[in-house]
Amino acid sequence: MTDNAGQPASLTLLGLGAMGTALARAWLAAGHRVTVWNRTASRADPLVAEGATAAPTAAEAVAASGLVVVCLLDDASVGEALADAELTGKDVVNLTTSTPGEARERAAWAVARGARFLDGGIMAVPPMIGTPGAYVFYSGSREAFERHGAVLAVPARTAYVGEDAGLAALHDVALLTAMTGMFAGVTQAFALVRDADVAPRDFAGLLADWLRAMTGSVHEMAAQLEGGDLTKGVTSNLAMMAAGNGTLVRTAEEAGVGNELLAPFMALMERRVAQGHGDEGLAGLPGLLRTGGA
Ligand code: FVH
Repeated sequence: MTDNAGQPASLTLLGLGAMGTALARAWLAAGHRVTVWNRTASRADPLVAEGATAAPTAAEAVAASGLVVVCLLDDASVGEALADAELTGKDVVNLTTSTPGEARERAAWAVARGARFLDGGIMAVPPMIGTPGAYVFYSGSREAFERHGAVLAVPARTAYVGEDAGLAALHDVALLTAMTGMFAGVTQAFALVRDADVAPRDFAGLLADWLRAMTGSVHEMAAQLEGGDLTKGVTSNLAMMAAGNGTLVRTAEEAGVGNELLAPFMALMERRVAQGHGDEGLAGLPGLLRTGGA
């Protein structure tokens, strides 16, 4: 197999859901030889028409290539799909979303079967695959990453974050977690304006601009967490924000909107203020979330 940039490589892809199909198309379009397998075999048909080779079983698909990319629903489905496959000498790249712990266990499982293992966290939705905005965190075998870096970079930019196989999933899930919290706020905001004479599309523009303007504050938080002084350079302190929460809650009440999405976050701010740390910024809060945090 050759996998230098620009040269055709052979790879196997297990999983042809929305993401697996997008990945397969990107590799096929770049001229690579792709063997595919999917539990529901008919999902391979359009890709075969585009040049892929379909294998009847996952074990046969794995046997076809040295590089085996897996993109299935969850870690349990990875275990099921690879159960009968001979992994000795294979480079297994698992792009299935998993927890850091699952990724480490899957890495140990694959290595015990003679494979090199890379875990990947995809920071893209399927239509982004093949566009400059898409990237994937990788962690695990540095050797496998270096050997296949050019092929892996075809569908999305690559970011190798370390040999601990759990690190890609940690980065992936931490970013997804931030996104989830952001969408909680977005949901609440649309609920507030829903019955008012505010056009959702106009409001969406304002919302996107505001969220973009606020994202710079993560660097302020990072500087405080790294420096250890959680009050240094604070732009908006917790005492001020906690006092302002009352306005958010009363506005929701006036609009007939519940506050269940934001209440736990507001309670966390109030707890930190009650501890005498109202002069800190939001960087004062992550420590409270550790299990057993004061
Ligand atoms: N789609 C997205 O927006 C996100 C973006 C970020 C990364 N995720 C993760 O990518 C993994 C695959 O996601 P997907 O979008 O391809 O998911 P589906 O379209 O639902 O396809 C699921 C595939 O998994 C197969 N599968 C499910 N269970 C099993 C099993 N027990 N054994 C073997 N294969 C299984 C399923 O097969 P089938 O239903 O067609 O027979 C699909 O191929 C995922 O980790 C996302 O979190 C996507």
